[in-house]
Amino acid sequence: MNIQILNKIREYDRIVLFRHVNPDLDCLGAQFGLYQWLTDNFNDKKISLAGDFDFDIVNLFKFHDFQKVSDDAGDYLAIVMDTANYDRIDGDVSKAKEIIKIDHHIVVDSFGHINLELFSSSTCEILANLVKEFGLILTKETARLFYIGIIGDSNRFLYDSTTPATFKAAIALLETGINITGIYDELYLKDAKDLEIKKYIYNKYQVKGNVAYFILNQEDLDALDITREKGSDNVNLLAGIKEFKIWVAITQDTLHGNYRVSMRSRNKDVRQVAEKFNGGGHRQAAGARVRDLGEVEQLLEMLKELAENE
Ligand SMILES: [Mn+2]
Repeated sequence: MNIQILNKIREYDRIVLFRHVNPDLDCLGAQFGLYQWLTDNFNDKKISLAGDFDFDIVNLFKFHDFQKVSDDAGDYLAIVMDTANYDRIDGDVSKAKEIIKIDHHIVVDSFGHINLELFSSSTCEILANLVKEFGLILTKETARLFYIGIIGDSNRFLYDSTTPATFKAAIALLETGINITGIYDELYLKDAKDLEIKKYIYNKYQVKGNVAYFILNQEDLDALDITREKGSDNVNLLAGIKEFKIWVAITQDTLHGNYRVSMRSRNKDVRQVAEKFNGGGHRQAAGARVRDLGEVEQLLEMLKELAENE
């Protein structure tokens, strides 16, 4: 299948790269990294990116020099990455002539003409191993972008989705000479305001059985002067505590009139609970959307039971 993918890339003059809505480090790393790789290797092709880039997380990549897909584009090859189901694609993929899907989630919807669906730490891991296998130009810049995706989704090789193939990908990327401490500084160095957020959350978190959680209502977000996404990003402040098998960030989304729930676990399949509340994700990291605090309570009860099961 891998050679089929390379042949399709060779066949098309126009290629548009897609990923999921609400972008994370993995899908952006995949999109930017593959863009860079295609540009380095096929400079006669028109490569562009689809989706909304108006997010803070985009700035972390320091990757600005790319073409966005134009509205009149059609008959192109679409490569859709890190997106388990068609509905979650950011942008209109309907004008693509063919679709290649490359993803590491549980397979729910094989919407591509070619579907490369592998259980992996990240989509960037799949892509790094793929381009390594192709043996074409792999620059430091492509490597840097894929590396960010891998460490984002594996939490720096911490989750149990990390396999020998993850390290194989990391080897290929490190061999280009990327500076990984520089990458970590860009991603993880905090400022004093983050310390205030930490203080607030550590004062406010609650416990239900083996589940720790915090709720940030709009007034909390206002008091801290942060976005809902930023509040939710702090979920791992409650990680790494023996008694807490599941930890959760609940943030009010006033724009959509609901609450967003971000859950993490050690060895508990939180995705099955997320799926009952308009969500999904991975075994140890999933997200959901609930209507109100009453539903938040129901969800927390389910997580509490899940945490108790052996
Ligand atoms: Mn991913």
